[in-house]
Amino acid sequence: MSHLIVSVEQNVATVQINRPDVLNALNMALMVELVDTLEALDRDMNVGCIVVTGNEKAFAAGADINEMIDVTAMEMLYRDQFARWDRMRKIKKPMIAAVSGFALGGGCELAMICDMIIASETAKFGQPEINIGVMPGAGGTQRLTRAVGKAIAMEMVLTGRMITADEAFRVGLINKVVAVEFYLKEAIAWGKEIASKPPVAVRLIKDAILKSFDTTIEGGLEFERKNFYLLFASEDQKEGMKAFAEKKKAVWKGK
Ligand code: CO8
Repeated sequence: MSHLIVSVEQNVATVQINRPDVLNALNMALMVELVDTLEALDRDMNVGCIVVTGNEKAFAAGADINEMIDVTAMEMLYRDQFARWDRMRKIKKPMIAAVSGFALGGGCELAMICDMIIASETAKFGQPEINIGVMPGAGGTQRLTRAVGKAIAMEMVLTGRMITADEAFRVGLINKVVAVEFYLKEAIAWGKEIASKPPVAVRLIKDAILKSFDTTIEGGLEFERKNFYLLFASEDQKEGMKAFAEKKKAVWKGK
């Protein structure tokens, strides 16, 4: 049974998580489908940007707790579910999370593995794993800390307290807060804007920004420079600069 609703409109793919009865809890079947779908969209030349969303009430209320209650550490080890998260981290196209309602635990981690987050004013972000005797396992201690800094990350992960969309915006976790009727439209509009840009530059920019999370400033600057040089091998660089000089609109080829 499919747990996702996928659509593509003007080069923007929208992947909607669809387990409303359990507030979009992320069970393993859903995660398998989600990662396979994201990889397929990443390969699809008609897609320039991917929006990941849930419904108004919940983006995702975390990993499915029912699948973890009786699991042993060894079963968890061999389940190796985080290998799928590593694959998600390698998606080359920009991903935007459109969040309304709960983004908790694995749901907050899913939003954070996306490259940008647009939230409705009803969104709530949190890492409540401590309340069920565990801790974040899909990047919550790492990506949250990098996004909001040590003090706020400690507060959220140690207390399990949720923060509102406005607080999330204030601490730099998300890009924008809009009224609930607009969060998905806004995310798709951002997606369309990005999908209208030269695809090779989009890809190499995401690549370089993500590199900054796991390298030194020197290594990162070298990486950036190589990507910059590489863009001069693209037809789109010639097209973009020529179009600017001739005061025309550039037509991108993605080459
Ligand atoms: N897993 C399974 N079922 C869930 C989950 C969940 N995470 N969250 C909600 N549900 C179910 C409820 O059991 C309930 O089902 P039923 O109607 O059959 O009783 C239904 O969704 C509706 O939920 P509530 O009645 O509880 O709704 P409320 O509005 O009263 O409360 C809350 C909403 C506050 C979001 C509450 O449901 C809650 O606290 N949920 C659990 C949140 C949580 O602890 N999340 C973290 C889970 S652990 C985790 O994410 C670890 C991540 C590690 C890796 C990720 C891999 C994917």
